[in-house]
Amino acid sequence: MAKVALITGVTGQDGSYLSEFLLGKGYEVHGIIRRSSVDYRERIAHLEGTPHFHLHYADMGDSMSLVKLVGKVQPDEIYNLAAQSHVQVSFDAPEFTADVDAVGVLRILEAVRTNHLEKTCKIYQASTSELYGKVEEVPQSETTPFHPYSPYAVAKLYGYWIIKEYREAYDMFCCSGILFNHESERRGETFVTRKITLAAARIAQGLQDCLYLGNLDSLRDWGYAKDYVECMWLILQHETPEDFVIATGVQHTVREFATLAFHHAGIELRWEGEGINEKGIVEKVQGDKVQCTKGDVVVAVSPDFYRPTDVVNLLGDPTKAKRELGWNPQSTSFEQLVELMVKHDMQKVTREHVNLAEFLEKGIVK
Ligand code: NAP
Ligand code: F7E
Repeated sequence: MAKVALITGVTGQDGSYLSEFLLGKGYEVHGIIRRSSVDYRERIAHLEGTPHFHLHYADMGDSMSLVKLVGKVQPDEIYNLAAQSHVQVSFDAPEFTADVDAVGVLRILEAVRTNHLEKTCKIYQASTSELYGKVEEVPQSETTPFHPYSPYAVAKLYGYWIIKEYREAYDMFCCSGILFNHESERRGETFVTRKITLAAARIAQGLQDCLYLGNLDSLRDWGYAKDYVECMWLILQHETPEDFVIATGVQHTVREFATLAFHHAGIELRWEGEGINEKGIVEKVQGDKVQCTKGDVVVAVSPDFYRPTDVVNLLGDPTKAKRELGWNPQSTSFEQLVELMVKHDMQKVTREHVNLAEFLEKGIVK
């Protein structure tokens, strides 16, 4: 019998990669989707209609829908990835973030208990390096104290502790993966890495003048999302239910990410000024197709992207995951990650540009 997995957040970056991964392992995969006025499911469109992939309407804010769905699907494993996952947005919508990211975890746990599946159904909780927040040590490991520093992180801290509580109180196999930032070609377009790779592509192709960013000094431990979903599965295959830090053990600033991304788009940057006055200026371009010239200001700082409190020094220690899960944190390097994201976005921007030109020519859009 094929194992049955239920994924919340299936339409997200991680949900889409995890679906592919589990289908590849022979699982029957069920995903939760929610109603929206536009059916925008780009990341999983290629899986829809395939025999072992099933979608169901439910919502993390709707206990009854979760209880009914867990009862219907009878999952062997639940991957709880659904969240309002944008840290800056959590300052604007803190109550919604708490409802989905904190109480939502409790709703999943209770849905499993209500259906009497607590002895058979394993649960993975998408926890985060944001728990370390205003960091108390560098690098951060499973034993580093938490100091959450945003409404998002505080909500996720509840998720972390309620998972631990149900593990101890009811002997449930439920675990948190404390994942550091992981990115990809499917990353949401308002997270800093994707915002940079898309802008670098548009600027190189003459479709955008300048990229506005916030804190350029912020340090992150960035990995590749495709590598990280394997760990979610490995955590649930481990003999005992435990929490794991998943990270590469290498950190870079936002400025370093931008420098490398522009390099792959054919633009060499130099940086001038400090703080709000810092600018990324074109020093050199590679090839005659790049649509900007030496001296153009292509990156500037805007206070709109500063956060009331910002997490500035994340570096994970993946020793436990390496030792106990046999996971390789370095299978995709930072350099490879930036290159693959820019390559993808250069093609995406070209395609969009060509389509628009064709539509204009045919009078489909004016
Ligand atoms: P993402 O791309 O933002 O995806 C979030 C998913 O949650 C989407 O499928 C979204 O559905 C769904 N969702 C949001 N609110 C919901 C609700 N009320 N009911 C049902 N579904 C809802 O996030 P991601 O990058 O894949 O991250 C996956 C999980 O890992 C999240 O919990 C995130 O907080 C956590 N995490 C991410 C990282 C990272 O670096 N990516 C690191 C650590 C932890 P819609 O498509 O309908 O919006
Ligand atoms: O910011 C700085 C910003 O929004 C990274 C989520 O997946 O990872 C993600 O959260 C850093 C921050 O990701 C801009 O201030 C500068 O210091 O890409 P981000 P995040 O906040 O680290 C964790 C692990 C999660 O769990 C979350 O779900 O970059 N930054 N300028 C900027 N950030 C954004 N978004 N936009 C800027 O213009």
